[in-house]
Amino acid sequence: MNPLSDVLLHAARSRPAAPFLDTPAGTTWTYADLDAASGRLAHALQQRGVRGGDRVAVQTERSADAIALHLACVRAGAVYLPLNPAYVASELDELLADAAPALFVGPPAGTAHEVPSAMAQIGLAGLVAEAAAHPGVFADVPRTDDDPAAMLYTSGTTGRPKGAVLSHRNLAFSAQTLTAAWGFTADDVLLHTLPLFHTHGLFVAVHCTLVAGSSLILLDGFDPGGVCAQLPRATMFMGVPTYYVRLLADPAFSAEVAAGVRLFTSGSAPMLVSTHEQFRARTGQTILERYGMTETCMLTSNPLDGPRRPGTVGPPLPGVGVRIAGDDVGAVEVRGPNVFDGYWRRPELRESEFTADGWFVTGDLGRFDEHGYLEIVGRSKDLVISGGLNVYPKEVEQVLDALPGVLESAVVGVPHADLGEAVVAAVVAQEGVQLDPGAVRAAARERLAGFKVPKQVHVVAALPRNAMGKVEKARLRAQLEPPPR
Ligand code: MCA
Ligand code: AMP
Repeated sequence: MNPLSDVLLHAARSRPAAPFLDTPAGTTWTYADLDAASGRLAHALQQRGVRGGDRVAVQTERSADAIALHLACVRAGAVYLPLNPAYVASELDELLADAAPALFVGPPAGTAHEVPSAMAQIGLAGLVAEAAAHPGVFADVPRTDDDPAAMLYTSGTTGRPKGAVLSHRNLAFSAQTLTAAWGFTADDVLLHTLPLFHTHGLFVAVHCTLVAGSSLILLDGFDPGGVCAQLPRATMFMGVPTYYVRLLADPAFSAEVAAGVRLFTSGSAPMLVSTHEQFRARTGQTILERYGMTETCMLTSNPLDGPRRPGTVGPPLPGVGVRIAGDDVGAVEVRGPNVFDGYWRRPELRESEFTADGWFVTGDLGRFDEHGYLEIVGRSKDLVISGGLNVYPKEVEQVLDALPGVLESAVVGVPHADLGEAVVAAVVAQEGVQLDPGAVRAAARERLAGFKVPKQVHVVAALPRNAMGKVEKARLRAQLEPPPR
């Protein structure tokens, strides 16, 4: 038994000739192709010494092979660790040192990251070439429900990365629950433009497709023109709010283009009610908004049948526990077969991130409305979500504080029409130093992936502080917010 592989490859084995994936560039795979490609890659991983429980770090381009590699890791009993290709060398080094993978597959073609020379490394194309010598049939390495299947890093409020370890149970339960909740069938065609290295694009979009035996149109990434061109062939589309804002800004995105899609979903960041309304006015369709986290997979969802309420993320998914600590608005706490058990090599975080009775504290603040739908009203964690990507201010502040001439800094998120929130920094110069905001941004860019770099740097005389000396981020945010137009 290999619980996740059994769930993800069940449909493939019942309908091997069914289409799994195509790309505009002309790649087409059936489910039999996927089964065999993942089997060959699982052999190749074993030949490279990967054993049950080993981490395999993966930083690749988007492709059918990248999806097959994910399945190959699961089948070989390894822990799949996807990494954002946008990471700069220092970020990558830190994560690899923490994860201690048995193998690093990457970097993507066309990038020049060096990994520590002691680490076993091969590019995806090289691994696929090695895999060609192996049979497509592979006997999955047995695993239990509790064994880890994947690990995803989140930066954390201390600025120190932590690896959320997801078990076979977490991922299998989540994929099956969502597939049922959203009525995925073998006839569905999902237009896939989300990154493959996050929960949304991989564990929601790809896993639901696999469980149902649906098919994917895999684009190179999100761009409104590409989406408008391919959407008439699709029945499903998933995005972060920024995707919908950008689609609505494109006159080519019309009711006609969207007419064949039976379900548009949104998540990873709050969607403005006005975006919901504009989308409905343009297409006649209502986006289904849902809520989840890397540590928990999906938690709540507006219904497939029944009212979808803009400004809410719907009721808890079946089998998932969601409670509010407090009478009305309070901390959102969750538990269920989808909720992870802890962070990689950080047992001390069980104390701080779980309640005494075992519920995971999400760091979000919410309330249930009179219909039992959850509203996310804010966050207790210091986090900016920019274009659906999480940026932890602490991590950016640590980089800024270390720059020559910077005395101290504070980073906040301010409302942004396209990204939802934009990362903005206030820096205080050391005495006698003249700081140039452009130079500060450029220096930060060398140490941080582009999406974390402040879109604006303000040089200020002092940071607003309360009587205890703590930086008052709400006051700072109000000072830095662009004036209303
Ligand atoms: C790229 N850039 C960004 C972002 N993305 N800056 C701020 N916020 C961003 N999200 C910067 C790049 O570093 C670059 O700057 C410049 O913008 C152009 O880069 P490019 O890659 O061309 O940008 P883009 O194609 O316009 O990308 C924007 C995007 C993308 C399409 C919104 O960020 C995206 O796909 N976001 C979705 C992320 C996602 O899947 N989130 C789910 C995780 P420079 O040149 O300086 O480098 S959350 C999750 O999984 C939970 C569980 C959930 O609930 O779903
Ligand atoms: P991540 O750590 O990337 O998994 O991001 C998880 C966080 O994204 C959650 O804790 C929420 O703060 C946020 N999030 C995800 N979906 C939604 C949503 N639909 N509305 C509001 N916030 C969301």
